[in-house]
Amino acid sequence: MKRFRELSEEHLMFKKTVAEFADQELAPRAAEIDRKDEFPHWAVEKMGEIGLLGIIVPEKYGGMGGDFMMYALAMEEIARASGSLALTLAAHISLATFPILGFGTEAQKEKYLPDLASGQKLGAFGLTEPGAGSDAAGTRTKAKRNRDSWVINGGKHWITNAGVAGTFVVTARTSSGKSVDGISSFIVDAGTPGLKIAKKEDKVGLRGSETNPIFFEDMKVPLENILGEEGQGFRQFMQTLDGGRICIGAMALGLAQAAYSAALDYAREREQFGKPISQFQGIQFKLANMATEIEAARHLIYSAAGMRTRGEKVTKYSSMAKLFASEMSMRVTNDAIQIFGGNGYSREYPVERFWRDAKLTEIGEGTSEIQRIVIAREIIKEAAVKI
Ligand code: COS
Repeated sequence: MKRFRELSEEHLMFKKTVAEFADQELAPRAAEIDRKDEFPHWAVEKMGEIGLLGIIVPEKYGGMGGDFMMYALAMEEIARASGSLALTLAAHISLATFPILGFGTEAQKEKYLPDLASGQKLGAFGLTEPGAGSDAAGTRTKAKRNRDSWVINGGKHWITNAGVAGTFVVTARTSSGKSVDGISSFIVDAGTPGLKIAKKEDKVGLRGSETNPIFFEDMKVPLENILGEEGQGFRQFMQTLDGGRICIGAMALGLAQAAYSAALDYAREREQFGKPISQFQGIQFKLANMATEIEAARHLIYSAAGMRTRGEKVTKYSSMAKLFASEMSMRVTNDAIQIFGGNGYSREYPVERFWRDAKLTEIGEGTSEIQRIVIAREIIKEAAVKI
């Protein structure tokens, strides 16, 4: 009997294929990627070769034509090997490819999707600003319409893939004031005059993924590069994040799974007081909690990914999946270090990397606090409708 009814035979086969790829190609060099903190172009090329960069892109635009569930499964399996590559994939698919696919014109899809799907170009998403993080509506970057172009001025920070991207989706205010109706999205090509990419961040974890501030100085973007209708940018990126958050949850799940598996193996081998530490109840309780929490997160993620695949409204469930999975991942990776003892605190062993990488999942694509706000708003709205 299948344990997860949301998964078809095709999904299970796909998950296995990605798991093998991750184990063979990525896991052996994940520690090196982390240590060097250089963008692993070779690994991204390999992911492109097997179609992972275009999972959700329809075949007619050169993609794999897979569904959202396949994307979530790929995120879980890639993160199990390398959090850095999972984050690279998430920014490319959730945040750059999806908005073009979901809100672009036919001409924009034809122009941009084939290169994104093949990995010829990586995608990046420019939303967050120094003064507009959790308060995404606080966007100050401005786009002014001229006769033949939009002229964009401002800046964004914490932009994953910025230093290596060929295509950006960025948000800017097209009308003054603070209303969310004044925000629009634009597609921007790397190399556009006025687009400046600053030095990459020196991050605690997810080293090897490229995260930079970017600036726009009188950057001219063709009129036809506005994404969807003027003023729809805020709603577009909220819908984008509805999907993206599920996959950050899947990334947290993969990292937790990796830490748990390493801790289980270690506990069965490491002997103290004359027997393997897995024979001690203190360690057994930790392993039992870890396995249970991972199972719970997996259910939340597959359920939300299934809903998204079927085109159902998923706002509440994607926030729940991300919130639980990311906080679970911190508990599990923390316990894995505890089981490894002194070795867990050493960079010789992989668990400290999983722990450093997992922390970002409580912050990126909306902090845990923002997820609680979204969930609370949704459940209060639902309660009001029932009265
Ligand atoms: N799907 C579609 N529309 C949505 C939506 C969603 N998930 N969430 C909100 N909207 C719409 C609302 O319906 C509202 O539209 P109307 O004015 O027509 O009613 C509009 O967007 C404004 O929504 P809201 O009033 O909830 O906006 P707030 O400014 O209060 O912001 C939060 C809401 C805090 C939830 C939002 O700013 C947020 O998610 N912040 C975190 C941003 C983030 O995750 N950043 C990380 C980026 S990593 S790339």
